[in-house]
Amino acid sequence: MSYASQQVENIIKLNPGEPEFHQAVKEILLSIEDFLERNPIYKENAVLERLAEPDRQIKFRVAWRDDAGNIRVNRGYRVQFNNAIGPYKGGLRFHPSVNLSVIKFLGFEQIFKNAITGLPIGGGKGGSDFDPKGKSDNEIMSFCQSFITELYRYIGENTDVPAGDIGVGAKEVGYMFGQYKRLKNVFTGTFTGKGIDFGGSLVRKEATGYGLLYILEELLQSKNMDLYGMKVSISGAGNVALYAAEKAISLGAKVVTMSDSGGWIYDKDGIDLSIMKEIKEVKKERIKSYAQVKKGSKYYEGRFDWSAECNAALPCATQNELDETGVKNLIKNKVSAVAEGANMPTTLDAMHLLRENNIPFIPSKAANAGGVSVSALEMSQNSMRVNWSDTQVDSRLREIMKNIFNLISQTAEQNGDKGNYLKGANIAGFKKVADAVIAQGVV
Ligand code: NDP
Ligand code: 2IT
Repeated sequence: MSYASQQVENIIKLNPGEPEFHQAVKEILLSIEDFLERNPIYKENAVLERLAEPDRQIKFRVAWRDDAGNIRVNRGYRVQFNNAIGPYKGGLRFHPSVNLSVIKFLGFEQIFKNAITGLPIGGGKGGSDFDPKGKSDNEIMSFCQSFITELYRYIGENTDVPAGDIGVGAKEVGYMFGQYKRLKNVFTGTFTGKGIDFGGSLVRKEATGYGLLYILEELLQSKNMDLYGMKVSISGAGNVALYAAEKAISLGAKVVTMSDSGGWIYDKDGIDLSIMKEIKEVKKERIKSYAQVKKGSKYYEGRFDWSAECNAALPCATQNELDETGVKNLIKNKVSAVAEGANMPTTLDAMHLLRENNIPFIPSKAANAGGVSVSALEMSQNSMRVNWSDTQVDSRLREIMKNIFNLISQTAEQNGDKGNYLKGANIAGFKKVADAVIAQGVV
């Protein structure tokens, strides 16, 4: 049995009841199987055993009071996965579906994502099963303050730097940063995604979505295509989806779908982003309202099934939202590329189907790395106590996404599998971290 298969079995046995974590482990380990067989040094140094066991996992109670005076209790998590190449770095997710398995899949992926950005950041992730939906600002602040009153002792600008993810944007980061500063009495860049007036970086809000379009452009260019006039199908209507749509439209594409957990919109004339932003960012309504305002658009209740005709598909909502049925729909419509804005949105079976049908696929750890990359740029600006202009940050982001595309395509080719960007990203990320782990001795 190969080292990778052996370790997949072992890791599943050691971590029962964690399906999302198992899925991420399979996705990564099985795609680097041949590479590991050709390079026995990794087995000799028990690198997979060490990488799959987080440095530490912090799980804590978060008690807070709601507006009616009731005491509420949630679970908080921070998994500090690996800091071989830099401080733990990764977002916090607030969503009722959060559990240890979800945080571990995200943290494990984050190690390799952060490595391929070329920036000095390790991997970590955290969050809570707290649901910010329908909560007042006061309740969100109370929750964030309680969350940080426990977490503050484990994080720091050189230790672990959290940021946003699902359910956590600039508002929540602001409340958490405020409480951290109060408890530690230091003004340091311990969080990224902060407000622009207190250390946040320009273009961080847009970075994940913009970065996704920059890497998609690189992919299309390598195939002598471009986005101009293309139909793009996007899922989600949160931070990543909105700014992916914004960049797609500015590059001349037409965004034909967007979704939320209630349903999805098809707009044959192209989504009007000012209407969508007003609904999602300002009024915080359900996506259904869009069809009531925008003539010619249609709302479909329930899970988005990727059935709209499109040239490129960008899943930007959540894990496992693109399954085999979705891929079959995309194939029927002759899609030219799939790039993942969300983390692990494509199921393993759906990924195989894309590969069998030779559909270019850029996995999340490459495609959505623009967000964490600009977070790392925010850390640099905070350390130097400077603020870069939006043009400076945006051009660094563009360059980083181009470098990531070159790295993953070259690595795929060097490993005998041209065009397999999943393999390219996993080998490149793994090699960098694994070599650092070995160089730092048995720890
Ligand atoms: P937001 O909270 O801003 O938006 C999430 C969007 O996805 C919403 O439209 C939400 O709909 C939808 N969604 C969330 N969960 C589900 C679900 N279970 N089923 C259906 N729809 C769902 O989050 P982000 O845009 O920040 O994150 C989206 C994805 O991108 C996540 O996978 C995240 O890990 C990833 N990501 C985010 C980065 C960032 O910088 N923010 C960086 C890299 C990756 P609803 O409002 O109805 O819940
Ligand atoms: O999944 C991710 O890369 C993020 N949610 C962003 C992490 C960060 O530290 O900016």
